[in-house]
Amino acid sequence: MRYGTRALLSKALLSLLLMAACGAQAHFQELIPSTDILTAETGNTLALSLKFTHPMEQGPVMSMAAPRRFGVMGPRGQEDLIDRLRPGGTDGKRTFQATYRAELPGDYIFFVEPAPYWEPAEGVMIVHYTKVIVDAFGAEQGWDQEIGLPVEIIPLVRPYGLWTGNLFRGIVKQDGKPVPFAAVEVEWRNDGSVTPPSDPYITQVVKTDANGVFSYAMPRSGWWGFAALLEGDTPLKSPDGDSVPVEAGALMWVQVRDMR
Ligand SMILES: [Cu+2]
Repeated sequence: MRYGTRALLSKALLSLLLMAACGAQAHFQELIPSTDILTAETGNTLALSLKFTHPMEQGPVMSMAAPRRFGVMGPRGQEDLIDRLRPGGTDGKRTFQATYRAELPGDYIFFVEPAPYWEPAEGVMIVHYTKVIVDAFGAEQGWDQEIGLPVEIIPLVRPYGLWTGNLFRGIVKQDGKPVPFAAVEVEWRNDGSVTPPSDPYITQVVKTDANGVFSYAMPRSGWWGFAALLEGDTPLKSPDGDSVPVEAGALMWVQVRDMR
């Protein structure tokens, strides 16, 4: 009995320490555009915001180093946008912003490969390959193209113009091949209007099926992030010089709106 209490206490202490490291729950790379649909009313200029954070808990924010790749696959093919990134953020927690002008109708798949992030609480380097898709001027073409990232979610549902309650489906790929039974973490980008009643409500967890396909019905309007967390092919060096595993995340963001 006494031993049980002590074990519980030290477990509680451990989780407190882990939280102190950078938040208890899932890390998510955010890549959020000012809109998912460009129209004559919105004009053709997009603002994109990149932040490494815990979306449901609204923080803490982890500082991003300069991303390795940032680009878009659009009607003109792939464009490198790395030079458009502008650092921002407060309290030494670096974030990035960019603007982009969509000149042709079509779908624009924005993607980022962040610099590896050292997470001492988990002993891993984290790299979240993240995508978001914006439709310009009603073309609705190109959203299901594959960028060819080492790990990637390919949507099986058109990823814009979604209503609250819609079922999102996607296929998780690593090195171009579907990943069966992979865990996919799901978080809502909290605007402060929801307090999760307990930890399991912060991050939803679904798994892919034997064909690498997952699905999730989104219960609230706003941005939803899907994160398939896989082990990278090649270990990386931690800041201490140790060879450590890589958490290779395939992330994708979609926005849903209430029907009214
Ligand atoms: Cu964190």
